Amino acid sequence: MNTHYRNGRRGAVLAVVVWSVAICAIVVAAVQILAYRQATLGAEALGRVQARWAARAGVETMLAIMEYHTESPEVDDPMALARDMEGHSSGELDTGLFDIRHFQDGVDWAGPLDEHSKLNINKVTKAELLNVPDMSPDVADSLIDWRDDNDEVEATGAESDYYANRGLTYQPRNADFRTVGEMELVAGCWPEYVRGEDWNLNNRLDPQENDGSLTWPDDKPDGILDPGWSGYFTAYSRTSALSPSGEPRLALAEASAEDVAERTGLSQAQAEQLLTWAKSGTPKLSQLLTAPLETLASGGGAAGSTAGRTGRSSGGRGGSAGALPSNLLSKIFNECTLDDLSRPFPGRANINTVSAKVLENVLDINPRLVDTIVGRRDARPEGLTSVIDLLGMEGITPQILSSIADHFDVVSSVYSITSRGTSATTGAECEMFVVVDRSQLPVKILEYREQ
Ligand SMILES: [Ca+2]
Ligand SMILES: [Ca+2]
Ligand SMILES: [Ca+2]
Ligand SMILES: [Ca+2]
Repeated sequence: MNTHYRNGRRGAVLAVVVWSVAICAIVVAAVQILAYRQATLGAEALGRVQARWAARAGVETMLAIMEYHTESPEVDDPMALARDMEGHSSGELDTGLFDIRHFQDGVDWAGPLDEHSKLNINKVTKAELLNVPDMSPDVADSLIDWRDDNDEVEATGAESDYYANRGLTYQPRNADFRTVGEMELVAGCWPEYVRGEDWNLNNRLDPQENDGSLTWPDDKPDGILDPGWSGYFTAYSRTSALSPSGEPRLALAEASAEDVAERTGLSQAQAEQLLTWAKSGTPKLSQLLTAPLETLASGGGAAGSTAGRTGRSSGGRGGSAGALPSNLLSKIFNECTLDDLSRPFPGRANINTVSAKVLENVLDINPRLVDTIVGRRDARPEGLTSVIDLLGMEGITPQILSSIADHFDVVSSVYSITSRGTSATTGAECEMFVVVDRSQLPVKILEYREQ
């Protein structure tokens, strides 16, 4: 009995040991699975953080370059900033890499997008809007109504009644557009027109924007980003209070003749004539291209040259008899302003970066002339140092330049940085879209998105 009992007891101990081992094995396995899962989750989280900081490193690099060039502008090389940013548009860190690119005129460029390569939607005229593909007169009128400060409906436009009658809960801003996306609130501005293929408005060709109808949007999968109206217009560009030389621009509405003479090289008498003209009526600098100063100062030479706009049928030379020589015009265009720069003012396009499509499809410039402008500026890596430099180009008469000159400058204040960061360990990605105004220091972030 005792033996039997002893044997039975031994068997029970054995069974308990075996069960304990089995349970331990299960527990260990479970702990291992849990630890593995947590490690994987940890690696994924770490990868996301790495990607985010890599993207941020790209943005910070661009900000530093912009600040440097605002502090120390290169008057004879207005494109130095763009070249510097392009040269540092990708980089590798210990934990990831960043890459900054944008699409324009069918080309995938390195570096941030110059918002001054487009026209400011707050400055374009109705006639210019009507040149734009897919634009109809009622939509052009509605865009004007949205930004003008009154409630009077343009011919076929839309003011607050139109929106109220359609049960919409918003009204026209009756002030400047703040983003290009805001255009989609305007009657008839369908997102398909505004965004084209760039559905996420990041200036980059994303996979879903290049796979046809497989995913939204229904794009043309040709490896080229068609940005729709967002490729023509910006709401971000701002006129800098600083001239290309880095000095505060001289406001002709309040400047003294002595200051003007000193900054521009005009004689005292010419400076006085310039100021007499600048302080009367609604002057535009472009008038200086086609009329003598004394005529303008005595109230003649009215803005008339707009009649000869475009150069679609390239006009002949001449007509500038008595106008100032180009070296003085360059100084006036670069150093002086007729704009009120005491508040953010819609920016001009930069002749050194302006999209060929903008010249052709919005300003209605003869395609041959567009080729000349783009070809000649691209042959000069430092860029044009004044809008007046265009006068030396074949086919560009003072009349033609006068019709477009008020749209242009040779420097840019606002850039859009689309920085994509990639984690070195997991390949996770993070994209930052940052719009920056570098016309003052420290630079100002106008918009920030992350995805
Ligand atoms: Ca209005
Ligand atoms: Ca895109
Ligand atoms: Ca698609
Ligand atoms: Ca395409």
